[in-house]
Parts: sequence; structure tokens; C-alpha cells
Amino acid sequence: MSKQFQFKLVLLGESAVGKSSLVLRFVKDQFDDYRESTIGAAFLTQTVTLEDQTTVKFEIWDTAGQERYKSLAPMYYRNANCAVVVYDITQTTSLEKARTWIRELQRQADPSIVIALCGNKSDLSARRQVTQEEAKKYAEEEGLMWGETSAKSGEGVSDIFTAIAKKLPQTAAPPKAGGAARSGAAASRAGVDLNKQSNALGGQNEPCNC
Ligand SMILES: Nc1nc2c(ncn2[C@@H]2O[C@H](COP(=O)(O)OP(=O)(O)OP(=O)(O)O)[C@@H](O)[C@H]2O)c(=O)[nH]1
Ligand SMILES: [Mg+2]
Repeated sequence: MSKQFQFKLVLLGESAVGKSSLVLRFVKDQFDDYRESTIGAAFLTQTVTLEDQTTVKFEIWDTAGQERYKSLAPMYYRNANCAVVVYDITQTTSLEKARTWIRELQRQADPSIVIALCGNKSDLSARRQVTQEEAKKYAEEEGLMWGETSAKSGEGVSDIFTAIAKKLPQTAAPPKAGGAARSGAAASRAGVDLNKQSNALGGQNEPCNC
């Protein structure tokens, strides 16, 4: 039987960098020129099937980038297996904000969290302010995954989520045996191997993050 995994993914980044647009592209393969700014956070799921038929289900928390929602973020990244920190390649300040999020994740999130830095709006390369070299160098220094995307054209979007899906099952801590596996927080941080009976949290019974 092929392996099945389930992971919690959180999107962080300054308002208007395109977090919700990236999720909309990834989950529904759609794009909206006039998206409303997210209020609080939005929850969506999407499953990726890898070449070896392993399936990875992402439980995605798309957080609100506006400053007034900043204090909510720890609730979403606390149990996350992976974080996609998004900046807009046409706005240098958005990379600064991304660095702030990454520092916060490095201090406060689970040490095993996989972090991907994502430069969105690659279709607007004529207005580029952040070079690929600069972002890539920073990502390498911090041990982050890195990629550029365009939620508008779709370029790079599935690549970044697939790369995360490939990386996750390898880096996630093995599920704890026995009773510990039933404790929601411990099991979800380690990722859930859906083939393992003792570890199957069964969706609806999972404790809510909010
Ligand atoms: N050209 C271009 N525009 C984009 C892209 N991604 C998002 N946008 C536009 O950027 C604006 C903001 O996108 P959102 O997805 O709402 O941004 P967000 O990061 O979710 O913002 P908050 O919810 O406020 O945190 C919208 O007008 C989108 O249409 C992209 O790849 N290219
Ligand atoms: Mg949004």
C-alpha cells in the first residue's frame, strides 16, 4: 500500500504579497485580480501525489498579513509542520517582513518545522526589486527552501508545494509509539502517517488549532 501523510502548513507574510492567491492557485487552479484581504485566517486542504504514489495531504492555514492580526499567528504556526513565508518580488519591504517572520519561526515554532521562502509575483519581473541571488543567498544561509512563484500565471506554484511534500516525510520525526501518538499536538507536529492505525486522528476528531 502506498504511503499517506498529512501535514499542517501555514502561510505567513506581509499583506498583499499574494498568500491567498497562491493557495487559490494551488487548491483550485484559479486566480482572482481583485482578492479581498484575509480576515483572521482561512483553512483549505489539498493533496499532492508524488511519483512513488505517496500522497501528502496539506492542511493549509492561510493567515491574514495585516498588522492587526499579527498576534493570531502563533496559534497557526505552533503546530505546523511547514511554513511558507511569502514576499513580493516587487517590494523590498516585503522581504524584510519575511525575514522577521522567519526569525520568529526559528525562535518560537517547532524546531523540526520546514520553512520555505517564496518570492511571489514573478510575472511582474519588470518591476522587480528583490533579485533572485539576494533571496537565494539569504535562504541558503538560513537553511530554508526557496522558490519564485506567480499565483497569476501559475508558474512555480505546484513546484514549491511538491518540493515541500517531498521534503516533509523525510524530515518529520517518526510518530511516537502508543499513547503519545494519540496526543493531538505531539502527533500532528510529527506529521501523521495515515496508514498507521494508532496514529490516525481521523480528521473531525482532531483538536482544533483555533
Ligand atoms: N501580478 C500578480 N498579482 C498577484 C499575484 N498574486 C497575488 N496578486 C495580487 O495581489 C493582491 C493581493 O493578493 P492576496 O492573495 O489577497 O494577498 P494576501 O497575501 O493574501 O494578503 P492578506 O490576506 O491581506 O494578507 C491581489 O490583488 C492579487 O490579485 C501574482 O502572482 N501576480
Ligand atoms: Mg490573504
